[in-house]
Amino acid sequence: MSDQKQYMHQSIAQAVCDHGIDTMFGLVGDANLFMANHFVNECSGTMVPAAHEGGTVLMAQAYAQVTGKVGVATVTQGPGLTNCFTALREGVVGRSPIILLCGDTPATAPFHPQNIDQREVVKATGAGFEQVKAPDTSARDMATAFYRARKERRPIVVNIPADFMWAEVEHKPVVFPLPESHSTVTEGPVHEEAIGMIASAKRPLILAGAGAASAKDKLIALSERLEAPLATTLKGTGLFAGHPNNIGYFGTLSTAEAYDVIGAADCVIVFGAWMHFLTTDRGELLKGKRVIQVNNSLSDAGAFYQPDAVLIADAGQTADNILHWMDEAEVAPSGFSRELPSHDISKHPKGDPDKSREGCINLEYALDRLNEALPQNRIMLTDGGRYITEVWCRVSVPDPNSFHMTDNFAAIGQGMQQAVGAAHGDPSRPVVLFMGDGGFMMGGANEFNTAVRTKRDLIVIICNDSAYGAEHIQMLDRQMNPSLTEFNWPSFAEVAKAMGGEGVEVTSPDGLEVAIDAINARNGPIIVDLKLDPNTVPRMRM
Ligand SMILES: Cc1ncc(C[n+]2csc(CCOP(=O)(O)OP(=O)(O)O)c2C)c(N)n1
Repeated sequence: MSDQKQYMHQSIAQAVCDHGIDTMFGLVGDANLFMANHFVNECSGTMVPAAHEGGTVLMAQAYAQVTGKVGVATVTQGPGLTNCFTALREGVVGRSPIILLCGDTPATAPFHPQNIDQREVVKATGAGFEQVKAPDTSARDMATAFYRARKERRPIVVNIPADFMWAEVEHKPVVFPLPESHSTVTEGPVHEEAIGMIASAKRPLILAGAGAASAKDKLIALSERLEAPLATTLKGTGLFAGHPNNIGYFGTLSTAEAYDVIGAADCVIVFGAWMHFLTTDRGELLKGKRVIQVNNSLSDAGAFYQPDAVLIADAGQTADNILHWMDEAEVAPSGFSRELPSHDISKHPKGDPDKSREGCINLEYALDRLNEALPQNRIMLTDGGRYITEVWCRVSVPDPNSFHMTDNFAAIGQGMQQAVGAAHGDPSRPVVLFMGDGGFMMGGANEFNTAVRTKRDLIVIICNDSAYGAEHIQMLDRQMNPSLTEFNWPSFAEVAKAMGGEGVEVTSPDGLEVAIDAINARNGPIIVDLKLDPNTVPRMRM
């Protein structure tokens, strides 16, 4: 197809293929219909048709996370773009490389009812904006957008005026390769100071975030040499599962025993994490300790917490380097990990099935049981709401890359769309989504049907307390009437069936076993509706 006369909309579709992308998430309108059609019918591409424009961007976000590629979405002009506002912000905060191909009303039609200043809309979300300047620059503009999405790690909206769509162009593939960044180890006074702090520590502890996931084995080797307990952030979840030095989460999600171990540490070596205020329990957990942060990006250094030493360096190589200097200086192992209790202190106490009122299931018990029973090779996503910290503490994933938070912008109702995108990113693995009833009604029901239409392997667990639980508890705390936060929703199991999927309602431990059987026998997307008592759902661990 290269070097041929084409219409510009065809060249745009071709440019997506030129970047090695065969799937886009879209909702068509005047301004992107022919481009999308060309992508599907002439470029052998797949377009996943979302039910709402915001869904296209969120699906592309999860697709990018699961595949490591740039996620591509497309919407029409005006309201098509404004419907993406929250999703674009989610992509910005989640640092997702996404391209949003967005039509724009013709410059010659200022009174077009869908006309809006699209640049200003995009700017307010924090996403990048790339204008297609003329038909002849479109392939280059597309290449720039792809380059920026990867370099800036945020959504880039490609603004394509409708006036250009049917202009004839000569399509020449343009791809700008991203320069490789080489992993490094630091040297010099700060490095030496950091080594000195570690060598003199009596109780060192290693904390790893998602940015250190690929350095797992080297971090374990360092932990064994130093006899330092291992902990992770939320996004590093599961990295050290099963290792005897593992204490699980560092921060407000820690078990009580792990929290005490962290309290006793005198030096924390942090790899690939930016030390969120909840990871550090608002700084409390790091008070009086020496903190060394190893990060490959300056932008994450000292973001929430100012450490004693920052090394902008590769996690694995730095772990090796620290180990080398400990051997050189013949530093004795600290013995700290040998003080850990013999049982696994990363696990929270089990939920009690008897602790739920008639017609409801105990959330902690249900999550513990689902953790055992859900497919072990799952990709897991969580929406937002009061239930999520319990999910994070009780439901595990095979590795940190298998977990995706969908409320980086703290917006509920962004999970189903991302679950659909993840399921398109890796169709070989089951995708499990945990969400609240409020999140489901806000953005879940319509895109559940997209999972049905596109035949995904999706298991949705709705933690249904018939309330906006996060708000419900605030009303109760102030002895106020919570009725504004309570809802009499329809049966979600029936909604699932009406949408073409499967659905099971769970009101008791026996009912949970029936739901687990249904999960195991599933033949398409399934919703499990866990009926919860809003008055006994635990508070968030924050
Ligand atoms: C888009 C958006 N609207 C409103 C809120 C405020 N909010 C935070 S949690 C929540 C309740 C969510 O209810 P649900 O999904 O049922 O989860 P629960 O808190 O009950 O566990 C609301 C409305 C938000 N975070 N995002």
